[in-house]
This record gives sequence, C-alpha cells and structure tokens, in this order.
Amino acid sequence: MGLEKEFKEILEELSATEDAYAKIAFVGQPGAGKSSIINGLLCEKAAEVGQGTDITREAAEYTYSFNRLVDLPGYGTDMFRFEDWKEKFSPEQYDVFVFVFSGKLTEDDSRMLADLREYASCLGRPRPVFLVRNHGEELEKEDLEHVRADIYSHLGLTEEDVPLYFVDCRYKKGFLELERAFFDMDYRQIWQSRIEGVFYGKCMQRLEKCKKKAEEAVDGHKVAAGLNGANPIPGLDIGVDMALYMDMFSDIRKAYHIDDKDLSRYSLMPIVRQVLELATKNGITLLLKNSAGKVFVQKITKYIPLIGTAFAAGLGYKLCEYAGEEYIKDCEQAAEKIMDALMEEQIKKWEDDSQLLLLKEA
Ligand SMILES: Nc1nc2c(ncn2[C@@H]2O[C@H](COP(=O)(O)OP(=O)(O)OP(=O)(O)O)[C@@H](O)[C@H]2O)c(=O)[nH]1
Ligand SMILES: [Mg+2]
Repeated sequence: MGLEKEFKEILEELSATEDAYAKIAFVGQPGAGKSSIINGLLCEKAAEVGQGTDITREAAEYTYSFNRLVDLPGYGTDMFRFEDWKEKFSPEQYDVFVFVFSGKLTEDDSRMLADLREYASCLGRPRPVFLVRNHGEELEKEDLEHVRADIYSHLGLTEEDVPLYFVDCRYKKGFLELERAFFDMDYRQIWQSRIEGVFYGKCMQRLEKCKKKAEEAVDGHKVAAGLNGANPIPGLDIGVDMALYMDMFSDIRKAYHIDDKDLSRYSLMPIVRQVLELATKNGITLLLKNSAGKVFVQKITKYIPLIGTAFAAGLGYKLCEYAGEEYIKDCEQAAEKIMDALMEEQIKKWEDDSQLLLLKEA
C-alpha cells in the first residue's frame, strides 16, 4: 500500500481515536436543561431528559461532528454535592465549557463558573466558556438586553469574559447561534490542533519505521558503491555505479512506500518533484555532482594526483552514504507535504460540512 493511502487510513481512523475529539462539557444546575440542549444540538432524543433532579447520573458523551458533547449531572444535589461533584467528574479535563442555567443564578453557580473560568485559563491553551440561559420562552416579554445586563452585573463579568447565549428548548430557539459559536475561528483552533496532533503523531510513528528501513537500504549499498566505479560523473574525477544508485533510491522509496502514482497528484510541489527526478539517471547524476561538489571537491582537488583505487573506493562509499541520506531527507519532506495536503483537504471538508449543517439549520 502506498504512503498516501496509509496516511488516508490514519485520517479515517481518527474518528475511532478518542484523543482526536475535542470535548464540550455541559455544566450547570440540576434541571437547567443541559440534556435538553444536547438533544437540541443533536436533533435527536439521545440524552435522557426529565423533571426533578439527578436525571442525568453519569457523564455521557455524544459524538457531534469532530467533537463530543459531554452531558454531566447537575451539581449541588443530594446525590452530587458541590465539592464531590468536582472530584467525581473532574471538569478540568474538558476543552470547552457550556455553563447552563435557567432562572436565577445561585451562589454555587457563581462559584462553579469562577472555577470553570480558572480551569479555562490554566492549561496554556484557549478553552472557551459559554454561558447559556435556557428556558428562553420565560423571557419572551422581557427586554433581552436588560436581562443580559442583569446577568453580567450579577456575575461581575462582561461579554468579553464570557459570551452569553439565550436558548429555548421548548420552541427550539437559539441553537443556531450556539452552533456558530462552536464552529467559529477561535474555537476551530481547539479541535483542529487536537486532530492535527493525533494525525501527525501517528504519521510520524509510521515514518520512523520507514526511515529505519531506508537507512538499512543505504547501509546495504554503500559498501558496494565503494568498490564499483563505472559511469564517470562529468566534471569530477570519479566514476559511480549508476545502477547501484538507482537500486538504492528505489529501495529507499520502497521503504517509504512512496511510488510514482502516489506522488503524481502532488507534482506541483518542488520537493515531491525532486524525489521523482532522482529516480532517473539524470537526476542521480545531478545529485551526485552537487553532493560531490559540495562535500568532496576540496578533498578531490587536494588528492587529485593520488586518485587511485583505494581513495576512489573511500570516496564512492562516502558519496553513496551522502546521496542516500539526502534522498531519505527528500522522501521525509515529500511525506510531510503529503500529510499537510491531506490534513488541509480534510479540514476544508469538515469546514464545508459544518457550514452546510449551519445552512440546513438556518
Ligand atoms: N419549558 C421549558 N422546559 C424545558 C426547557 N429545557 C428543558 N426543559 C425541561 O426541563 C426539565 C429538565 O431538563 P433536563 O434537560 O433533563 O435538565 P438537566 O439540566 O439535564 O437536568 P439533570 O440531568 O438532572 O442535571 C425537563 O422536563 C425538560 O423537558 C425549556 O427551554 N423550556
Ligand atoms: Mg441531564
């Protein structure tokens, strides 16, 4: 299987990789409507909803695009006292916090919100906190700007500190604005860097193995290269066994599972083109001329009168090693370009999907 296909498989497997999901945790008073909002976002009755307290009793995760919505039980109930709740559900592990409330904010709510904001600032990566006022239909006759100002003044916060959204689960209002917030640019950084971290990590592990094999291929050829001198490289007093280099480069490409077919669709990238050119005799001659020119020309000039079998053999060995190492570097770079191109394509696709989702909702 070609390298591109292997990287594509890694991409496809991301949806089965827990670490690749950004987690949006729903935190709030019992009965505030956390589970109802999650159902509203998912457009299905996935989470259990009901009157009374402790309807949700365990953290439950629901896949939502490249995220997981995490439905947490309410805090401050007989079952989950405020401090126990934090210990049991470790909210600090999540990437985004949606703080849901309905009606008046209690002292516990203010404390919890302060805690969430603290978690959000302490990991060295952005972790947004969204405030969501549910039961929007109760506010139908009120001036929402007043309500908004009251909430911020009660919390001693501003819109800049935490954005506030109004949602109404009964008549399904306000979901679009909330979704937009999840998909916007600031938030994108969170899910994108998570996915990239997992994807690049796995691809690099794959490349490590390829590199080991490629280095073995170089080791296998360089001794022979020291002994066989055949095609003279114009402008340099050395001869190399061209077939041997062709063979070594082909083995290196094989070690990386890079083939012409794989690379043809990336042909505009200079490094990828170079990998292909070096698969030809002209390419190899050019590389050797450059490598020998760069690295050995001084030595060669110094020893010109002495160029004999022994020295030429040493030179052939070194030159082959150098050329092999250079070719490995090129293959690595080509592989990285392929990774970047695949990731970019995938992110674009997700972006289009999320735009489509928003359009559909609108
Ligand atoms: N009128 C009205 N009722 C709502 C709204 N949102 C939720 N409810 C109802 O409020 C009750 C509690 O909703 P849940 O979604 O279960 O609340 P929760 O925050 O998940 O509760 P716990 O899991 O116990 O912490 C249910 O009966 C819902 O149908 C809303 O916007 N308007
Ligand atoms: Mg619930």
